[in-house]
Amino acid sequence: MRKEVVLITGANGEMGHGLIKHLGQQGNVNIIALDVQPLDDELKPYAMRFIQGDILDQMLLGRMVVEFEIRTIFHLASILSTKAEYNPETAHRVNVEGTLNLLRLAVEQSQWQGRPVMFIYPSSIAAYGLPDLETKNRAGKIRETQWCMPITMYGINKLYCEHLGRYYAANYRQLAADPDRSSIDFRAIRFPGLISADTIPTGGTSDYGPEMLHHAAQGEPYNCFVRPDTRLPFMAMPDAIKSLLHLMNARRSSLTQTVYNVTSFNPTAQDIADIVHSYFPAAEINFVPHGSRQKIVDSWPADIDDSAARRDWGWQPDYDQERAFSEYLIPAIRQRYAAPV
Ligand code: AKB
Repeated sequence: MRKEVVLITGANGEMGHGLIKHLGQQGNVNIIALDVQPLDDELKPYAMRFIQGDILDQMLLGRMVVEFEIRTIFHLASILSTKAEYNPETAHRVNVEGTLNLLRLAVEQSQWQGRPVMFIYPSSIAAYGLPDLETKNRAGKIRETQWCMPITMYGINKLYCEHLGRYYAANYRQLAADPDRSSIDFRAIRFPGLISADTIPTGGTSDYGPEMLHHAAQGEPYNCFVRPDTRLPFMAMPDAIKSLLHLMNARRSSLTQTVYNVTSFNPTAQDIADIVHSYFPAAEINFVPHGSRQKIVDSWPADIDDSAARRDWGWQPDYDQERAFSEYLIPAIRQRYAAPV
């Protein structure tokens, strides 16, 4: 008998950390963690098996199909927006071809099992693209179907993979004599910028939020690469994990769309700096905008409409801006960087 497992790609990333800890602490889920880098020691107790490897390695994925009965896939691995712009073709390979490989794996598993494998895909506000700052400032809360004209390779990859997921779930090989009936159950969430107390993101463009905080907590000066008036939606990591699990547990019949926005608060960069200063009065934060990264953030919405998620699967964040800092980020970060006694 093959073991029923949950596969988590990008296990070592920001979201991977939160998700593996959360699911692992439940104790009743067999986690297969996949990452190109060795798994962090603190995650090892929670994973039934860690596989160090690449989502572009089809042989590796093929061996996993043979060995495990994969019931759910959280496909978290990706190259984020800033890093992707330094090598767009590599980003395309990892973000699109890697996702395609996993969708194929999910279909194959669904066929073997005679039931749909669930595929949870974290997309991003990078899937949006507003043409200029004036439009961004006037747009208000953006729904899933609006302004889907991303300007980054990462955003384009995310938007396209949402469509690929929809295709694999509903129309895969639709002209075949015997089209696959065991399709997959694909569900996607468009995340805002995420702020975690445990990990510092790498390669993203919303990173100025978490970076400001982590630098201040370590007593390091920080040059913020966007203007003070730059506004983006953000969310605390525990809410991001909660939304993934809520969407996973939602009844299929209650879902009216494939892709859902979720959000919590939407501060300006100056707001984040003010909050950070209120907890770390000695923090040295300078605004040194970087033209191209600023342009990317200016193309992302100032706020998003998550009413579909609220209506269809009861989404509600636990942490608004005040609670996110006072009850989660600040205590956890103080503890993380506390000098050893
Ligand atoms: C990035 O900045 O690339 C990510 C994202 C908004 O998806 N954090």
